[in-house]
Amino acid sequence: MIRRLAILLAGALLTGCNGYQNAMGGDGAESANFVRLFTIFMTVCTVMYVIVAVALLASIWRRRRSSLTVDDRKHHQMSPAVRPALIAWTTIVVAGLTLLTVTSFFTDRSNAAAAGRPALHMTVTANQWWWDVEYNLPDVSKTLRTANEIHLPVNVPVHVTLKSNDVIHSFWIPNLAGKQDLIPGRLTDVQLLARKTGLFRGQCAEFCGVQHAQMALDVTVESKRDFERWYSAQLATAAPPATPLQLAGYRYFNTRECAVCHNISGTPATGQVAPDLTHFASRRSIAAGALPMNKGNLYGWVADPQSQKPGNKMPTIRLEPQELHALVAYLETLK
Ligand SMILES: [Cu+2]
Repeated sequence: MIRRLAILLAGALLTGCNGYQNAMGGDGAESANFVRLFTIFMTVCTVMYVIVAVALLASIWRRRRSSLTVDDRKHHQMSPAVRPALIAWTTIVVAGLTLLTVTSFFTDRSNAAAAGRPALHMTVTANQWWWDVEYNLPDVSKTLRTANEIHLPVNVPVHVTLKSNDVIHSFWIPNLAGKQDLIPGRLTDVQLLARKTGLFRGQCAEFCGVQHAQMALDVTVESKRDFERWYSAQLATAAPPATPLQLAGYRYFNTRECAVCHNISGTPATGQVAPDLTHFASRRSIAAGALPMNKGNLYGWVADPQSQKPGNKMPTIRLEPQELHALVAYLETLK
């Protein structure tokens, strides 16, 4: 039984703390502050708990050894050792609570200071069940729209304005910062300051419907130079189709249902209600983290999105095999 529990616990810890999505990772300024505060709270509370438990066990042990009767104990005088023990305990409690209050205050101040001067502004809009991401530069001609992924330059404070198009969601990248709700009709915001490069996973943290668990966000923290390279590549319009099969996919996409909802820059597809697909194939996953990006999943998703992620707003459209081949061939060019 104990062995089984140990295996279960080890499995849970390995899954929950594997670095990719880990609230104890401390990879962002705010997250590192939370980890420090959590460690202090755990230490103080553990010390208090141990002292109380030891005192309780000692008193039970003493009572068992006591030869006093109930009547005797009623008139029992306070032992000379009790008063210093009470004073010591009161001091420990006051010191512990003061330490927790002061560290909480300074953690809050430190998080507020980190939010001081953002160098990059973004807007993230939540939808059932995907993330619309927009980078807002002072030069509006360099506004960039993407979906279900965020790239961040390391050590650069980023201000993220949060919106929702339907229900309440919650924006949470555990490795970098705490949660923030996205509320329809209201603007909220969060500050991100990534301290380490790496790949992380964001997740909607507020139940928002049947596919809430499939509403993830791929987060790449990279050097400033890599970020700028990625940004300029993403600003480019989509590459034109190069083969007859890709051209057939391009034609299908732009003359049928797809272009009504999706945008692909540089093509007639200008839909705004579904993820922007201009550089779709450069992403790490499909359908907000529901499937890894690869040819097999792409076929499965385009052929029948409702069986892959039931309830999502992309309808299953009956495609002839040659149409499916052509669409996948074209989507794969959108690097
Ligand atoms: Cu959700």
